Amino acid sequence: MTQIKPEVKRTEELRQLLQQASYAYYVLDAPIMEDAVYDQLYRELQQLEIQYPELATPDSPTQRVGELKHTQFTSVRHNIPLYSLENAFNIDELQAWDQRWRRQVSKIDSVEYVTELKIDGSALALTYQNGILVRGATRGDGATGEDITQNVRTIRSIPLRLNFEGLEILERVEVRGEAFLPLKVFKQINEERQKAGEQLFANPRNAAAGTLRQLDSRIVAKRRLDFFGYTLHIPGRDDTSIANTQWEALELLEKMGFRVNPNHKLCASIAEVAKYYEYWDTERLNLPYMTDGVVVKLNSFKLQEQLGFTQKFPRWAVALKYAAEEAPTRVENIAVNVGRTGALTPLAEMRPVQLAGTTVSRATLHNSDRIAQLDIRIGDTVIVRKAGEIIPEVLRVIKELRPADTVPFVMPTHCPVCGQPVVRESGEAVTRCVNASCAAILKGSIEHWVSRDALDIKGLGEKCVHQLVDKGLVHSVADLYKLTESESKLCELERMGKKSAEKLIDAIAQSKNQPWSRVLYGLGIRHVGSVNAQLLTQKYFTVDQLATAKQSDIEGIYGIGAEIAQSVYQWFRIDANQTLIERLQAEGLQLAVTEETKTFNDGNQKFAGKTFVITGTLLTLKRDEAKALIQKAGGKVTDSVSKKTDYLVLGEDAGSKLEKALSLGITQLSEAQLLEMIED
Ligand code: 1X8
Repeated sequence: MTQIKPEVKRTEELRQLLQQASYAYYVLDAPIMEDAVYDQLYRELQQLEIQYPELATPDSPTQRVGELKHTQFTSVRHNIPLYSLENAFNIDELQAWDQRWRRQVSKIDSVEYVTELKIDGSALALTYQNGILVRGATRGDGATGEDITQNVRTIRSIPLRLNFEGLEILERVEVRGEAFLPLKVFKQINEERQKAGEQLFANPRNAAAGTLRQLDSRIVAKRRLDFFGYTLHIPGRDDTSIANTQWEALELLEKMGFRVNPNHKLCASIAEVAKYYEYWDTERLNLPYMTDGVVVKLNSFKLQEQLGFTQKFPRWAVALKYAAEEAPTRVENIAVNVGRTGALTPLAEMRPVQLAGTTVSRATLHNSDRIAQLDIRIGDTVIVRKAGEIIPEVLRVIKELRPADTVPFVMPTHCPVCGQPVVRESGEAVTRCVNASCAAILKGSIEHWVSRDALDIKGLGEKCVHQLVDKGLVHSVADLYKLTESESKLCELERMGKKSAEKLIDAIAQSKNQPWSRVLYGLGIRHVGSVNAQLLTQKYFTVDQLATAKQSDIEGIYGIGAEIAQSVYQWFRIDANQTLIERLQAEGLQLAVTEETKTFNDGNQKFAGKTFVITGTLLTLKRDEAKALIQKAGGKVTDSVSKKTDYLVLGEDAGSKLEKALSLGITQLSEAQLLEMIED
């Protein structure tokens, strides 16, 4: 039997995937993957072909120059090609670009970079003759695009006549920029399409591109496209008297009447560029339009000219993109996990992929309804997403790539851990094991008890917890405190020496000093996360007060809703839970607020009922620290500005939150003012 080499198999697979994606995008107008996903697969294929040149074929998608063209519009040849940008996906790649262009020039004085946000839209080239808009064209394949002047005229932020004072000498000017759909409009359009039973746009970029190619300009006008200008060319004139730098070009565009994205910066070093990139990595999520990176350009036009272009890209610019948060991979198995609440969660075990900077091989499938809705099967190629700290999830299946003979997933009728029948209450999406002594529930509860925000017991990892339960050493979290007397038993566990056993026993003993709010959180009562645990312990200083509180009183706490109050009230009505509390009390855990925290909480609730939003970089405090201070004083901290916001705490480089706060007339505080208010 001949063995197929893995790289051969992967190259073929990538080619097939990319070809299918191209066809769906250009011919069917129904994309099957995000652009970022396509880019990532394309790069992987490109790298394989460089590494194994013998695998390159003439029909590979990497060999295609340009793109398919729509036929209904007139073709226009661009006087100066619309280049695409070379991508860098991290600071190392940015630095490599920096070193590359530096090697091309002999003498370099000081260098300035301009950083601008990369708008995820559709590039346009606008020609003005004596100040009048005469042509609007799409990028097309970079050399030839489509004349869509009628549609371009419907975009309100594109001037039909330039503000031209002092520029009369410019007979012809070409302005380039990005047409895009604001996220709000994008959502609206898709909602309307859904109602009308039409196919949804996959993302704002496709919606913008699709809209620009509408044959009926009246529809385009309704869609409310917007436009940011980012560069201009003066054909036939190579003097730079009009603008010497990219910075001046942006100023000129603004003066001419274009909307220029306000978020651009002059940077003196790559380190400064890196800081800008990192800042916008999170802040871009607050913008009303999509950005997928930062465009970095050398400011000096003279230097730009000196460097010129490669076959495909300018050498003097680079697109510093944010890591793809979505990627395709194959589901190899669907396992079922039983958590501490007894919930059965189906998990996809997948071929490992790089996602947002980490390797992902498992993703939650939530519950059986979601699996059925998305129709996820073992063997399917799926798109997985990971955003920030969130657990990776499967977004959708690429049905076109489904192998024959796959079988739909069926939720087990019995708990995979204890073998008891499972229950699914009517109206609930979750299937649960309700066996109170199920080992999976116990293991989950202990893992939660020892976790960082709860009792924070170091040295008690998942494997160790499993062994303790499986060997019958621990039947409840209270049993952990009995282990302190049985060092010899601990030493019998795998990978547990005398030293680590001693350390663990010490850590368990130390956890008795953790405050009441952490103990409450550690109990794992439904809906009681660490914030709610703090709110509850600020009112109920002892476990007895909380255990005997009326449900309506609990609900009276600012920030605690009916669902939470009911869950807490019911938890204390269960005998086994009362017994657990008594045992923990006997072991000496903190089930009451200590005097010093009590007085702090008593006297210092000046922010009660007030909602804060923090934006930008603060001078001395980290964001978490500022948040903790506000919460300690009884205030609430949320992520986005709304009518309910009382104060906006303002750091450096504040973004769109400030704009919104200004429009709503919300009081702003500097860090110093905030600290003053707290200390007052
Ligand atoms: C593409 C884009 C550029 C800019 C913003 N968004 C884009 N999509 C910019 O320069 N501000 S430049 C560019 C290109 O040159 N292909």
